[in-house]
Amino acid sequence: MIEKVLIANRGEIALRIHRACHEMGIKTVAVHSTADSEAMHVRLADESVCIGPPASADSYLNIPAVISAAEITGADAIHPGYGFLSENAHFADIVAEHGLTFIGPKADHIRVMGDKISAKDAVKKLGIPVVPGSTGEIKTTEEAIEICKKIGFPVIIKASAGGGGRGMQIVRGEDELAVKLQTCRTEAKVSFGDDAVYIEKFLTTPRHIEFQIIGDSHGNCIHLGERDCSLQRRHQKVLEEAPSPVIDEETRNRMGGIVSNAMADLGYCGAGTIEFLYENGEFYFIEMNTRLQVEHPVTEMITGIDIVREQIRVAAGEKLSYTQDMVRFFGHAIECRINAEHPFTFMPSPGTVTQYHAPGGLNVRSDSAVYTGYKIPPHYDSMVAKLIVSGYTREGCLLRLRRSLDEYVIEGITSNIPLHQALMKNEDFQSGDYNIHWLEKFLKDKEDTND
Ligand code: MV4
Repeated sequence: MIEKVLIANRGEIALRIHRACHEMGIKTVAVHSTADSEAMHVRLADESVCIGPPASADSYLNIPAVISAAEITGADAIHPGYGFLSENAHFADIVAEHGLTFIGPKADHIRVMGDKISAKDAVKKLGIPVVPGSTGEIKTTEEAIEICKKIGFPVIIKASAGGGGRGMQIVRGEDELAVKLQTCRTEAKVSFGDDAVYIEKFLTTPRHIEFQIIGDSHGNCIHLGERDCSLQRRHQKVLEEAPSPVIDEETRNRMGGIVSNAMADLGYCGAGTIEFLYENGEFYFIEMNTRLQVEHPVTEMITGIDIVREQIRVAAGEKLSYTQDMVRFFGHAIECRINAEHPFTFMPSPGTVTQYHAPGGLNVRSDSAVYTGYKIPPHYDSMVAKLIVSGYTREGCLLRLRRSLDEYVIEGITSNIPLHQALMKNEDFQSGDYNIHWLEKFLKDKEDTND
């Protein structure tokens, strides 16, 4: 039985977890840095503990401080949210060693998926299609040449300890291979302390499509369909939607079946996301995230399933509340990430929010920890709210989203709401005709035409 959860996070996700806990009759403990004393997640929680100075490394990433806060308050579980300690296998081990429940998968599963070479190897064995490329680490130019002869150029060299777009080199011909292999290995060693790299065929115009899964400790695993996360800039997602405009029901059921069966075979317990590149009707696994994701609400909106509640249930050893045949997909949902930054230069804009009013109405959800008078600290991520809207159809969802963006009041700081409003007016976006490079081209064209 979980009676008190320590939430090792801040901002909107800390509120999201608090809400799930309170609906389940579970008490919450907030932890915070000195920069977050006035934060909403601290006000809302049943108890709070200051765990250090503003820098994340000294507070939200400070494992001894987080564990001490759990011990002092008598929490019996820790939810890490996303970012910070959420995919730190060492932390998951330490939580367990202190007799606490980690609300997330087993440390060994976090470890396997954290290393991209071992993740690819593991999921391939479980029957998930992967991008053609090397099996295991590539050390020498000779090994690299041999792989490239098989798969053809262009290829991409990736750091095994990387992920999320860090530590990659695109190679367009054999003449560049030796140098880029060396560069990638050196950068991987410097950035991640691990020089292991691997090679894949470079897909030129894919979409980023990810499947949400959740498993329990009784051998069950279900999928909640896909999300299309192709609209991103510099590997930062800007807008996500579910379902993907290009995936039909038959494909969803087939791929969802493959991923949920694979994760059941692995004995995966907790929420997880399997990321794919999708090009010319084919799926290619790239990475798995072993945490709750920022964009989980679009899946909640089309399934009606509370993903955080299920995370807590399965961490406590209970069965999933749903079997696969109880999962129904209804309508369409889109999430806009609202950031405190200039909409087109992306310059951060921390400061005091002098007026805040979130939109409302049917099928409009705003997840945010901002309130009128709140001072956005400069030490953390610039995302300050998520606007999630659903509709019976994608078209209906877009009309509602446009209205909700117009209704949003955030004064005192600069937000990227005008970027979302510009997107809403675009024909390619309206028709769902975009890939992972589309947004950067849209921004560049906008800059070139100066409008
Ligand atoms: C790729 C790729 C093309 N081909 N792998 C970037 C983030 C990391 N998760 C994997 N990434 C990519 N891997 C192969 N074999 C293109 C990307 C990529 C990308 C992927 C998803 C979303 C946005 C992206 C933007 C640029 C490159």
